[in-house]
Amino acid sequence: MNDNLTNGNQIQIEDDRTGIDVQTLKRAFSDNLFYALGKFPEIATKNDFYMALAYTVRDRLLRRWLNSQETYLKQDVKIVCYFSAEYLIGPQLGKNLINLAIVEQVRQAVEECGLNLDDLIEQEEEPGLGNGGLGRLAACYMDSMATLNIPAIGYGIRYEFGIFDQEICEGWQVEITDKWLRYGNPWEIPRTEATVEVGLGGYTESFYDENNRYRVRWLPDRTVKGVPYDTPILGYKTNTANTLRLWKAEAPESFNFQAFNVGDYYGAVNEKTYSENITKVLYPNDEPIQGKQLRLEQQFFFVSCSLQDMIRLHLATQENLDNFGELFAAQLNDTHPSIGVAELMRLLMDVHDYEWEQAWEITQKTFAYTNHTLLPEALEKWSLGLFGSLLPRHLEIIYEINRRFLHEIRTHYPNDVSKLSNFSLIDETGEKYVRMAHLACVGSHAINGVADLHTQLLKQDVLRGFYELFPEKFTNKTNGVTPRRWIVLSNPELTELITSKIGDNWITHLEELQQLEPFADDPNFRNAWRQMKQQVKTRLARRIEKRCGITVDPNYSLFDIHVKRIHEYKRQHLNVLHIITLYNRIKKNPNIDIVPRTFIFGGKAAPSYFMAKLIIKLINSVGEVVNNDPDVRGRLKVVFIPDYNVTNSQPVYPAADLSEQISTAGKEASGTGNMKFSLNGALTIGTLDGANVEIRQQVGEENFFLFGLKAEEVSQMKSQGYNPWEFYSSNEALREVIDQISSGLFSPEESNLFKPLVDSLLYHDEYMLLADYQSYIDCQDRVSEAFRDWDNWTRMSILNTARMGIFSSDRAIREYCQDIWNVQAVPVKLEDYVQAKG
Ligand code: 6GP
Repeated sequence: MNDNLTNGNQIQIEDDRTGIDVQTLKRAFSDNLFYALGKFPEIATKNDFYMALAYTVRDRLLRRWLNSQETYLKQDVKIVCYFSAEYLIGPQLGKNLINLAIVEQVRQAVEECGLNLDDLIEQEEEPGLGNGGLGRLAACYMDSMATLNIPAIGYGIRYEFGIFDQEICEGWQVEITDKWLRYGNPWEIPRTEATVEVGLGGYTESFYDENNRYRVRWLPDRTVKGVPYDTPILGYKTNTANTLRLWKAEAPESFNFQAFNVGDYYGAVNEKTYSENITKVLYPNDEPIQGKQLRLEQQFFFVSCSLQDMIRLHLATQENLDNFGELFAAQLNDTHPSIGVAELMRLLMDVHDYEWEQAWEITQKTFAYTNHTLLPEALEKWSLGLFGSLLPRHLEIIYEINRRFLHEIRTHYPNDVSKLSNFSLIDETGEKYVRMAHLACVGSHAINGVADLHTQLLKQDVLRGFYELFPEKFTNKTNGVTPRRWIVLSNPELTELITSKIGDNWITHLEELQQLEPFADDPNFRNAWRQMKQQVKTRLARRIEKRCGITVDPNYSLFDIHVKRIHEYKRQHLNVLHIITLYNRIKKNPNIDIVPRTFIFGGKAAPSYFMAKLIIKLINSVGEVVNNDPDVRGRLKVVFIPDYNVTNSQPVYPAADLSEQISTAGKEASGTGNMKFSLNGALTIGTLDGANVEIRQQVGEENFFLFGLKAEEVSQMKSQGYNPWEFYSSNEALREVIDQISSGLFSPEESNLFKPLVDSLLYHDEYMLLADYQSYIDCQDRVSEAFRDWDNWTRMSILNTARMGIFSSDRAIREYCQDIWNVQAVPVKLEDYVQAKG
């Protein structure tokens, strides 16, 4: 039934064009196949069908989107502008069906056309416009903002090639270009009319204007056009559809006619290629930064486009920019967009005639900064030479910000010159650099970390000086994830089971999962829960069989899952040490009574990160031996799922019995995978790191497997001179494992293969695997014991889900709205668009 019938004697656009009953959907689907794709069913490919369905769904989004944009424009509302170099939004079709609440109608409509909805959903190629946690968080936040009716624009980059596709060849990662736009992207709409220009390079000159005011102008030596591509982001069962606006770089002229006229055809086209390079490819490095000029160009490009876009929007209804910070809240997703601080200053002063003081007030009011990492090597800095040659005017502005800031520091700490160099926006300890985190801190009115422990460590360590100086700017905003994608879409079985007991209000009020708690003591419910788990494990087992050719047992084997980017601090190799330890126990006593386990890994390594790639090879090599050893009798299986991305992760979280969150304490800012697992009823084995600390508080110590050094013990041990060799020589089981790796047991064709990994553990062990080894093994033994008691395990699993409600991204977004952005919800009425215009 149509829930939006309009007044009987007017044209019922909702019925004819965007109705959601089965007949209308079917008609729209075949119309799109015919008129948008130029195909009829007999010659249509699967992709044609997918596209036709996507267009059908998009039409229904667009109505809500137009209503939302019109509402925002008419009401002078405050808009959140999320500035992020990465968005990992994942496939859109399934999510949009859920948010529109039309899954069942569409399923029936396509079935009546002889097609299967799940097949069509699987056909979608996801936009891999991010690396990992930070980009996925941005996507969850876009979903929550729309669901909570918060006016928002997500600004970012439309990379032509997103994160590479990963293949595994002979155990090694191989990177394949991600041509995600190859078959077209039905979700985006180019808005060429909102194109802006961005300058790069050149020089500045000063002059006196007609009022005899000292002014500066920037004369760039190149300009690039930014063309926005918009993707509507619809909230769950609401009419709010916000905009994800991603910028594509284009040359100002397709041809440089001067070059063309002198016969230099290649030269003429070359300029186009050069400009368009800016948005060609995502840098595939997760946390360590890469100080490449093109990367700085990308950052400046999207930030300048976005700020110009905001100014244009603002001036469409306001006389001047005085109240810019009252109508926009710009959130810097890490330091990648922090050049925005200098760019907004430049736009206000050089283009819109503001004086420094007022421009600075507006800038600070507008921006807020989220830090996402404690790793020192991930703190962005740009060499002065590079920075000055690309952004000469911005460097001048940064010098002036710094001059004024250091003046304050001098007054604040009159007798301490060391403070000056510690606080300076310019690192002068060796080669000179601009410190982007310092720029973000001084240019923002709020600074936050992404989990309690992370924010504490920021205050104590990485940003300590800034905290002492402006404690009022600092807040914590623990991350969250959207239950729409991470439960409803990924785990329909669990969704149904929960809803059968407590209704479906939890989907937007996740704290209501608490109502499940009493059912943990209900044997029938525990049975149903166990069956549900079995079902989703079977689903994953089938995929593994198909994808990796490995048979795993969903019925008796504990699914022990470790999926995330591959990084030494995340310690996938500590997990491997445990696998080998179990293998050795079996080898010594083939009849040992052992809890069967399936170890499942997934994740990409940065292509230039040698050690991470070697860890992938190690996992696969150990798998090769363990999976094929007859003594093991299938009790241990090791699987590496290739090409871990949003699509491939969705069937993984629901199927986990055990979630591996084993980073060295003090290194993982928050984690969000940890939340997805526990929400889906996995138990966690983890260190006291990132959001694990809060997860454990919520689910209860007795429902969480804790091991390892605490953050302060890690730094203490480091400062006292940590010696991994002592752990190696005093622990027999550990020594055996390490010796096996280095002797080539897992790499018979090349016994030295893993030497770099072993050497790094024995002589350096930056991430303290050897120090945590025994504690990890003991904890894993407790896990196995606990798993033998299925009934109690199920109880713990239910309690995990029931107590994880606060990790919804809705909760996180509410906190940002209240404490940082000062924005209100703006409900959108669904009006018939034609009538509204008339
Ligand atoms: C990640 C953090 O490593 C992860 O712990 C956190 O959950 C996530 O951000 C979202 O806050 N950081 C990055 O991906 C990154 O690139 C610069 O940080």
